[in-house]
Amino acid sequence: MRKVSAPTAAAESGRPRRFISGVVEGFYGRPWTMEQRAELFKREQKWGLNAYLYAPKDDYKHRMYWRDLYTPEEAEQLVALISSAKANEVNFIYAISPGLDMTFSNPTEVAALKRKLDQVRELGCVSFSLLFDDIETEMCPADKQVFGSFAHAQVKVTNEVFTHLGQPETFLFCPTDYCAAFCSPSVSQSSYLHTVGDNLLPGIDVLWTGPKVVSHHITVESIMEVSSVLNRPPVIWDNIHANDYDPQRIYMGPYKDRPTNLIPKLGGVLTNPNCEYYPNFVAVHTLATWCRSNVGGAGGAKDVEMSDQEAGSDPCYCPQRALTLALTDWLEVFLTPDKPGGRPPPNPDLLKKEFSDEEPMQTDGGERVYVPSPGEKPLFTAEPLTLGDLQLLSELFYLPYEYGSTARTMLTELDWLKGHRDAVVGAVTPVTAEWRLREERFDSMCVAVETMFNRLCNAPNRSILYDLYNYICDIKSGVTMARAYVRQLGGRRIPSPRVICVDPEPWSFRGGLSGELQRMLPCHGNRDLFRHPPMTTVYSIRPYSPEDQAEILKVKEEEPQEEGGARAPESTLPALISDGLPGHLAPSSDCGLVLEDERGVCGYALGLTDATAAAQNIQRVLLRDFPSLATMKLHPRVTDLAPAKRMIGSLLSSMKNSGCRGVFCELRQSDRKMVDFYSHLGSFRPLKMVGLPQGVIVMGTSL
Ligand code: GDL
Repeated sequence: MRKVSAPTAAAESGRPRRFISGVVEGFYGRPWTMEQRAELFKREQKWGLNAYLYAPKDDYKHRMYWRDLYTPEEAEQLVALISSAKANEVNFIYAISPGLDMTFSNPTEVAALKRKLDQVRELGCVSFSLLFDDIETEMCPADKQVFGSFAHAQVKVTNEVFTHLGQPETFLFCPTDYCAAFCSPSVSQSSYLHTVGDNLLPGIDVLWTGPKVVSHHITVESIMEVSSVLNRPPVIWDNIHANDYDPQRIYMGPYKDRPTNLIPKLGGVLTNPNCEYYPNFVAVHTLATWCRSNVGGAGGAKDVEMSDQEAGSDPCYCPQRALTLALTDWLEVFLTPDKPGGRPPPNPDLLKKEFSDEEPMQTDGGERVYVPSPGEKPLFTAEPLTLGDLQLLSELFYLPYEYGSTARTMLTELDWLKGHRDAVVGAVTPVTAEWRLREERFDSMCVAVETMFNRLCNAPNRSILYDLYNYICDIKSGVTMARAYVRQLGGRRIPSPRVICVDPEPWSFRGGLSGELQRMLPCHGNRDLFRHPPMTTVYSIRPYSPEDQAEILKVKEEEPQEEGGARAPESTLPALISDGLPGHLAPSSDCGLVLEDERGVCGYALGLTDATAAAQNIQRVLLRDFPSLATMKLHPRVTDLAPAKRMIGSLLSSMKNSGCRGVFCELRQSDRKMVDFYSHLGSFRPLKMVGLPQGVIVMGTSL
């Protein structure tokens, strides 16, 4: 492994420091087993990684009961683990998280911390870490009397422990503000980070997760900024593959969006990956490729030809190629039985031989294989897993901020197919040749997912399968339902009538109570990864507040967009009930949403749960079943209607929660954009109302 000099700390301590690379077991939930960890060390060594940080959040004695010493049995296991790391040249770093309930000013507490770390040192451990992430930021009254700030308290205890342990070569400190998003008011002005940077002894490295807890990108500039405050290059604790915050996600995309010219600017990188051990093959393998890619810095002596020819891409590392390398190696592991009595991959000659009058055949292991006679059931013959299957698996479960290309295509196609078959004011768009073509393409993508599922279930390595099972089952169900829906849209027979029916099984309404709660929130899904192509703008939808009124009125003034682009004089426009909203009318509580892009407010959706009085003011009589009003406007720069659909959907869901049962909207006939929008939504239909001024139409929906 290469040596990288860490500017300040190394200079001060006078020795070059090794670039720390590897894995932190730092997630919430079930810790990995000792066997899994031992296997990890072997892989780390094979792939050139050199460190493992032991920090499982829900291990009793790591955090909640940090004071408790290990029992002789536990100690024995730790000894074995530490020596297995050593045997594989992996630096075992033992971390402890005392911050939940430690009183920093109490010497007995500090003594308890030292006693615990002394015990671990006696078990053979030489590298340590103190973690203060995810704890209360307020000090207890006793500490407030002694320390000027929480940072001072943490630094004092950390320096004392570091010195007590004889200033180990590797000692890591995780601050409470461990990413830019937590720093107040900013990284460069964070008094917490400055206190840490100025007072923590130079031999101690600081962990940092980047701009956010789960960082999309980590730039060189951001690292330079934090390094200058910390007075040392940070060691990245990377949560890019962590999945402990959402039980429906797992990440098998490549390590990415961290330029390799970061490497010389860092003390190291430790990835905190998925809770499930086995699916982390890609996460760890691609991190290792990344770490090897910039040996010597500035694209110097790289040992893997990784450069991507595309302009602006990293000269040393191509995520797609790193992924293919990882998946190729992973396929071999998938095809290797991991349990005694496991089945090797099916012998293709045996599979072809469905019927036979001959003697039962022998397997490689000498066992006799049952061969059915004519008229008997043929043997179950699932095909072996392929590299293509693993590529698809990775694309479906890619990264926190990005789906793989097949996943994106599936979403785009489903959206297109749906949008081009929606009800248009009662009628249905006819099926075109293009629709059929794209339907078939979508269908074959769904079939590929189902096939991948079947082949994965047949993989000889059962441990990997079991870790993946819930996720692949979930995606298979989602895809099966989408496939059935598209077939139904195309007027075809659906594979099983049970998939879409009036009395569905629980697997048709997924997500449980948590899913139900999320769907009820007005802003649910505004950060979904799916963006309509070729949309490049990122929109967000948030609740309306009265301070938004001025900006909203500006959006409103851009309206109406008349056919032909001309703007009709104000006086000739027919009056609408919503003209005073917002203004002399205020939206009902929880019935307002604001759409924003990078330039600011660009749309809004507002509702009145009871519009009777407002209607009376302009001599309008409402229909009995539709007393609630919704109005939505978009700035002309918003050409994509996807965010508008989401906004109106969220508004209707909030109005339903507020007790509304029938919602109407008034539209000027000349406002083709909005008339088309509501017509294509599918849920709104034209309503007949007497006494409407000319040029005004009303559409409504029951909730
Ligand atoms: C965190 C926790 C980590 C957790 C991760 C992802 C750090 C320093 N701490 O904030 O334990 O796994 O988020 O949920 O990242």
